[in-house]
Amino acid sequence: MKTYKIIFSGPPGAGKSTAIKSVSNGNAVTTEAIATDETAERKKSTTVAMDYSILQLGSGDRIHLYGTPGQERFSFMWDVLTKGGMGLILLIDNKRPDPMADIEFFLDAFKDFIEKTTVVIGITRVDLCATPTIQDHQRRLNEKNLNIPIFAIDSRAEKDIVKLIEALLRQLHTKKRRPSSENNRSTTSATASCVALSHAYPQGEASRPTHS
Ligand SMILES: Nc1nc2c(ncn2[C@@H]2O[C@H](COP(=O)(O)OP(=O)(O)O)[C@@H](O)[C@H]2O)c(=O)[nH]1
Ligand SMILES: [Mg+2]
Repeated sequence: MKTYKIIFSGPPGAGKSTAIKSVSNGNAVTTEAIATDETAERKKSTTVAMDYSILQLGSGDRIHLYGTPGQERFSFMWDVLTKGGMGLILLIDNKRPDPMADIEFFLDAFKDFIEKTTVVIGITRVDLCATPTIQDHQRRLNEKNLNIPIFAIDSRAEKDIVKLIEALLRQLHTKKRRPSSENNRSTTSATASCVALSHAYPQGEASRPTHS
């Protein structure tokens, strides 16, 4: 029997706690506290330490799922939680002002971990905000020579979370055989956002995840 550890991260409200609950059969543990900062505008409570659940596979193998807090002020937990992890599932809320900047922020924050392991991205809340589209996100990743699987998902749907986990496991199996980067550049980068950036963030703060 093998055990694996997968980490979920992303900005507050992206659906990390929900995703871990979705595949938990009621066994998820979370450390929520009343949100007292900017997060309170988006939701009543926020994860302050971690989410945890265990997924039992038909093969007898087990996957331990850990969700990090989204707010940057809890980023000391990110290093703690990634220890021994086999990969990162990055959840990004498409309704935030600049989800592409959020992707860049988290890929950078988890750079060392991702280099050692692998990453897949799930874009959430696409039912509430259809742009940027998955193609827009893909194009931006390609511009940065990043070859990362990316999916539109709903964290509330178990099948969507299973799809992300399967994609991560596939990535791990093929990582050594895949070329490390693809030179697939695009010239288009203008994309619509569901929130007007001008009043959403102070200048220079667009990539910070502390505002939801
Ligand atoms: N409409 C919609 N709501 C979602 C989606 N994913 C998550 N949510 C909701 O977003 C809220 C915040 O999710 P939560 O798991 O607490 O986010 P976290 O801060 O990343 O842990 C919850 O009420 C979820 O039900 C989605 O794809 N669409
Ligand atoms: Mg949470």
